[in-house]
Amino acid sequence: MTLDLFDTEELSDNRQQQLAQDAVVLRAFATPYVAQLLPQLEAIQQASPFRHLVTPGGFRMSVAMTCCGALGWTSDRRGYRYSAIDPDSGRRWPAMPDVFLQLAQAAAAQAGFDGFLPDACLINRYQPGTRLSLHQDKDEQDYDAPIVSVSLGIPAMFLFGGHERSDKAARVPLFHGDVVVWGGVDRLRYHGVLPLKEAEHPLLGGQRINLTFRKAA
Ligand code: MD3
Ligand code: FE
Repeated sequence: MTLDLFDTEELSDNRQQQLAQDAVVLRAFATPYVAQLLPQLEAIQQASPFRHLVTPGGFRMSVAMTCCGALGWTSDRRGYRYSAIDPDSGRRWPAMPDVFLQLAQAAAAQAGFDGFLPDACLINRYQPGTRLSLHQDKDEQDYDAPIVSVSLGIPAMFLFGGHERSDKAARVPLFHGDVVVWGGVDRLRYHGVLPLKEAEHPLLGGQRINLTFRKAA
């Protein structure tokens, strides 16, 4: 299968790019929320600092992660799972700030997913050279709920694949404030992020932060 964005991209609104039937990029959708998001992000990382998880296969992930919400995603030699407790702090993950939830719900609604109620927000930190190899998000109970992704900081090249790992992936640049919503028939597509290029963002410096909101339980 090949993906040709010229065939699928809707040009009616240059802030809203349809990647596929149930996957859309909302350009700069998060911009009005950023001033309120950043102090919350700071508080979350004080309570549950970024860490490099180890995959069940024993590889240290180059992306650093933390979480907020009732459930957080974690990984170790025993497997991948959602957990109410941060294994590093031994306490519950920080609560999901209201402004996070409001952004996620507004973006989901804009993409046609009303009533999205995420219980988990994964927070990924990318530094130059960091990548995320092609994968599917399959650890959630309910594939009917969409996933909402918020990009902050320096740009990244996102890989938007198909339903088989070998399907050719389209490259989609994501910038500070961009939101991607994907659900329905596109919920289980393979996706990833190419190694981050060096750059500097006025608010976040030389890094990219990605928030992904999920309904895990
Ligand atoms: C999936 N994060 O945390 S989210 C992850 O930018 C993860 O940090 C990436 O994959 C990141 O599991 C990507 C953005 C995204 C956008 C469109 C998709 C993921 C998608 C379309 C289909 C499937
Ligand atoms: Fe993912």
